[in-house]
Amino acid sequence: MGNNLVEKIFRAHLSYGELKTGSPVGLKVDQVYTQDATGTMAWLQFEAMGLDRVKVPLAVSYVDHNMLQQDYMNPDDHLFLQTAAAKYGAFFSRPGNGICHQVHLEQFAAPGRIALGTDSHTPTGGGMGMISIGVGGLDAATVMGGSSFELTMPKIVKIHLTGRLRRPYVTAMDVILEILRSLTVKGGVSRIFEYGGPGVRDLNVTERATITNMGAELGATTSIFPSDERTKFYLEAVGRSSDWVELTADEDASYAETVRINLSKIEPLIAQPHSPDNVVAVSSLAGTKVNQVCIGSCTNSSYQAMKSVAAVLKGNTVNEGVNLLINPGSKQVYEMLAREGLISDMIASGARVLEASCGPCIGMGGAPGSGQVSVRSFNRNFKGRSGTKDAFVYLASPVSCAVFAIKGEIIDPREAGIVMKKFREPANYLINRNFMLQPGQAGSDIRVIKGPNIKDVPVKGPLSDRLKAEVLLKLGDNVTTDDIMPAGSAVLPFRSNIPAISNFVFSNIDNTFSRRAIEAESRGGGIIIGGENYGQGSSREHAAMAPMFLGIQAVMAKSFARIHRSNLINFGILPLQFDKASDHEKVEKGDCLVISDIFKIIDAAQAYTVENTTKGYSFTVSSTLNAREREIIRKGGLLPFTRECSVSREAGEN
Ligand code: MIC
Ligand code: SF4
Repeated sequence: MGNNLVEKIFRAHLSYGELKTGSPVGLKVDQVYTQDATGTMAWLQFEAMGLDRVKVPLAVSYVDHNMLQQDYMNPDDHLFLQTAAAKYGAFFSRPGNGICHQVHLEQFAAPGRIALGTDSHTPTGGGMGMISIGVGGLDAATVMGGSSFELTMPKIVKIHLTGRLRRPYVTAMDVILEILRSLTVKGGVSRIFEYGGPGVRDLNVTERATITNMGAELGATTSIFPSDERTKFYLEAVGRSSDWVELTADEDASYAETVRINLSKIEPLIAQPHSPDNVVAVSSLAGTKVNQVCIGSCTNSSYQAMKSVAAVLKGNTVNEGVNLLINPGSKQVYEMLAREGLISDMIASGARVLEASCGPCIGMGGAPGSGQVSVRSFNRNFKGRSGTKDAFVYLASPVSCAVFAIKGEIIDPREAGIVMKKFREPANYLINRNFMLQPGQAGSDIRVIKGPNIKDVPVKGPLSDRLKAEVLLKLGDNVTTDDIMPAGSAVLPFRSNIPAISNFVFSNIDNTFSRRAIEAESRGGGIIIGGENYGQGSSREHAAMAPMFLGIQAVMAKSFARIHRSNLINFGILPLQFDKASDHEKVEKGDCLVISDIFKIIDAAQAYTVENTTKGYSFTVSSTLNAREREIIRKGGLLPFTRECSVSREAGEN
């Protein structure tokens, strides 16, 4: 039997394990990239490993999230990242150079490679035929230190595309919204989506990247397209034709499941508050007044997205009731638009054109007013993420967004009387790499500069045999890492300072949480109770590290999102699953839970009896830790585990 695309790439990178769904596989990684909001921790952790230089073929440190520079904290982080990149051998993408995923697609992504990024939208690179996976900072740091990347082999699901997309106002964003509508935010858990079928030909690389980018919202490990003539065309246009290789699945490849999408049947879609899978046809919301429109983000900030928006805005005026904010995805895209006069069209319409960064997508400015409606071409509309708790955030394609901005309301863009021009993919993109700094020379004397807000990485002690902890919070399904550790301009500056950021854990849900957690520490610590898909969304390991700092011993949930589960393990917090959903209903905030004989159980069936000593009953939970994860948990996290491994390696060598 033939191989699918994922199997081909995995096989070429396999350092151990078998490509069998559910078993651990170790992969050699070609590229690792970080962004600033997760990168300061990743680079501090790399530094704590005591290595001189990264041991992967390519490492890049981007600055794109945390750029408001309200005080010294952000610029200090930038300088730390710049000096650390120079010293340890990574490229450094300066603030202003653009959003990591868009810049990486333009400058480094290559078919057949494996990349890790400390951001959940790393799968953007799947549009290039690259396996691109989002991970926590500590996982990235250990891989940069020379380890293989271990992952539980996901199911490979084929998304078979037929039909054509070439109709006005139907875009790649509508394709991924359609998939979210049918599969939901849990539909991709433990899966990799591999796109195939005749419809693939109809999509260019940046359109494919929009689709794989937002595959993160499905909970998928990653998504990937084949590398074909369209890929070759794009790589030639960005001046990297030598990076092209053809890569497709074998005719007789097999898949665990197949999902069929007919591109010809897709219509303009929109996700309603407060989840990216709450998708309906734009036409069904016609007449809804709009107060703010934001266009950009790593999902929709390519040259094509921006050029189409400029074409819609040209000669029109933004409605008097609307604020329109636009962030181009990269400096190259920005410069190209400027040189072609397209930025002028945006400005003339009344758009506020911001810098090439994440910006409003992560609440770094551009918050809507209270109770307002904001429509964004972004990927997440979780409650409060915009910076305004009671705002109503919708997600739609960039061109739909531009039409709403002009009309002041949601309207089927096909009926707005604005003719959308056909987009012709450029054969030559503007190339200006002057904001991508080269790594410093190995062995040169570079000092890593750390400002006063950059604190050491906290480390937990080893696992205890008995856990006695208080339930500090009980939550339902689909809790996001934005719920656990909010972002936004008040919080992001503390990403390099765990003691300070820990004050914000769950602050949008229960602002007494961190105080109660600290109080509970002297009594054994705290437990968090979650429902299905706990920790979906961002890769921020602060959502595990800060709770660990506050003495959280375990999270009990019905199921976990992949990256967050790894982050919990990496910081020594036990991820435990309820065996019976009804036990989730019974347990309450304030209950004291006790688990004994953990050492014995963790190495055996991993079935734990939990005594609820407050209510006087017991129930069972389980963990699914593989051998490596068990060792990590025992040591108190990945950092102590890695240190110990390198000490024993050195001792063995002597
Ligand atoms: C996000 O979109 O939520 C972020 C901000 O890019 C995160 C990373 C972070 O929290 O720093 C992500 O998606 O992983
Ligand atoms: Fe940045 Fe938003 Fe993309 Fe996250 S989702 S990387 S915040 S643009």
